Amino acid sequence: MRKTITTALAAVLFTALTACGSGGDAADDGKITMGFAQVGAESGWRTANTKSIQDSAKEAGIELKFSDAQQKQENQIKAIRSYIQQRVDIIAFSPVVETGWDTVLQEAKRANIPVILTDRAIDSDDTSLYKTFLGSDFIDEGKKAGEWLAENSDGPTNVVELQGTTGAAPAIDRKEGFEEAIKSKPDIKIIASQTGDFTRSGGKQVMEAFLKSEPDIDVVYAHNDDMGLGAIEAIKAAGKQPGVDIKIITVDAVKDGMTALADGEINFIVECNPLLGPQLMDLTKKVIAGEEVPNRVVTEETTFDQEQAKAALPDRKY
Ligand code: GZL
Ligand code: ZN
Repeated sequence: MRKTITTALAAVLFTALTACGSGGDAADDGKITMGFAQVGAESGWRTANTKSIQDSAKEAGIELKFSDAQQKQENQIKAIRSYIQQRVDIIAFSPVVETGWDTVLQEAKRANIPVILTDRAIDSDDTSLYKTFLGSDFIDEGKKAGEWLAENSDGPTNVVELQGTTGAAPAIDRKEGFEEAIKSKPDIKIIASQTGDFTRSGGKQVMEAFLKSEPDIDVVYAHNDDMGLGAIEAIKAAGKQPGVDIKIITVDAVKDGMTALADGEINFIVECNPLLGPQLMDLTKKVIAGEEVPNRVVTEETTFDQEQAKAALPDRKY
């Protein structure tokens, strides 16, 4: 009798281990199940990014579990925990801020579920917590914005900065890159800088405050189009002409931003490509197949002035 119980126990233990060994039972039926924890729906960029992920999962035959965290880290952590419970085969997410992920990512690692970072990075020394990071080089984006201003300004130039979400990689890095690039022109000064949380309403509110407190604003540097579009509303309400009285530089190049650029209300946009879906699904298949993947995949993107926006608008996919 004792003998049969021990063998049965061993069998149960063995299946439990192999099941978690495969990272999820879904993989056994050949279909890959991905849990994706999205930041939110805060901007045009995010909407395009979500669409790219959902369309590409369908295209790739990958079953997608998707959550929107309304830009709250605790909601993203909850979503990742639920994907671990559901024993998905892989987890992907765009971390709303850079820090505070080690605990939940260690839980995913213990459950043998691989993780892919998309769009935004985390700053953890433990690079074993994720297989790869697919996203833009935000410092480079900030540099491109600053370089354009350095080339297109002469004499004293007062800049107000609309920062992205506090603690988010794009906000930290776009600020760093811009400051790096304008060092060459000491006449360019950032006279005020505050977060607008990547939203239109945030950009508008902060710009209204800047217009009240700063008598001489020459340029707005907004970390995304949506805050730049909010600033345009505030500038118009103050009786000034955006793009002329106050120049505007933004990042993303979503349709609404490109339209304002073509209309002369924005002066320069640095593209940040949201269409990460296809590459994410390719990387997913490689990770599940146990193939090596690079630990960093940088997305291709460019910049637009007003003429280039007019030419590019007709066939923009987002
Ligand atoms: C950048 C992305 C940023 C966009 C914003 O890759 O994380 O978040 O620039 C979005 O529009 O809100
Ligand atoms: Zn001035």
